Amino acid sequence: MMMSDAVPVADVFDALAAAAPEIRAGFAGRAGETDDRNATGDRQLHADIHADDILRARLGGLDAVGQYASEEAEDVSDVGSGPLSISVDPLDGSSNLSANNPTGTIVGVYDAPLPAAGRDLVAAAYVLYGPLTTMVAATDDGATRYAITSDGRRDDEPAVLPDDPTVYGFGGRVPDWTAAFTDYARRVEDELKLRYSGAMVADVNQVLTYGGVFAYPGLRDRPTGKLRTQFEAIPMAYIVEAAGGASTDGTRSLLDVEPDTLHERTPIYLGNDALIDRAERIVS
Ligand code: P6P
Repeated sequence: MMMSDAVPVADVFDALAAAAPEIRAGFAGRAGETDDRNATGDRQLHADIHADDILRARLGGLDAVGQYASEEAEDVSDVGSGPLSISVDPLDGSSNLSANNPTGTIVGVYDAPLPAAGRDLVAAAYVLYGPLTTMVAATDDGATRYAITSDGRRDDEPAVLPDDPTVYGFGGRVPDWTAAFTDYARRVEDELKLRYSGAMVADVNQVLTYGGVFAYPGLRDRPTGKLRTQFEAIPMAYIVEAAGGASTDGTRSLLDVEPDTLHERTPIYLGNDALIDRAERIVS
């Protein structure tokens, strides 16, 4: 279904920009664990729940939104009659809070019911809670980076992947990497500098800033890897491709993936197209 201009994606970006300072203000005192686990078995932090509550109210409450799904909740919520479906990783890398390292929010905007395919995305955005709070928002027309302050979005500039790669970040433990991924990693390590924080939003943002590749591959004992298709891989692939980069699950663009279930996982590679092409040649 083609996206009609009448449906205000900008309202989703504005609502996310307004939510970000409130989410960030709630970090203090919420780095601790609750007694609960999310649908993929991760222990939930108080900050995860706080962020999800804010986003469910602000994004799920938009007239244009019909469905809201969160990494922190088992099922999709019907929240209205609008044409858009929203996927949210409310606080990606929230375990970084205890080390005062960056964390982020990932939002996918689809014009189809969830679980939805990469090609159903009409927009996507991430918020990075670093020294500054920044947002990168993408539509089919490209990606834009904003500084986020208490009075909204400002200082917008195009987010364009540099042509020359500089950094890499690879997830998982080295002994758990497959032989093929280890071969790929060794070649990349000889060429680029390691930048890995343990929060996907921060690590992908470094790739978007400096050029390079981020990957969380399929592992020996977990062939689909760790990262979630609907909540992390597809929206971040949309943003990187909108910024001039490429993505793959090892064989195809992540935007060609059609998840069967809401919480399934996928291998993920994001970055400069030459590094993505090499991954598909070596790892697929
Ligand atoms: P590992 C955070 O828990 C996360 O979901 C992503 O943000 C991040 O890229 C990955 O997991 C880190 O996983 O196994 O390297 O700690």
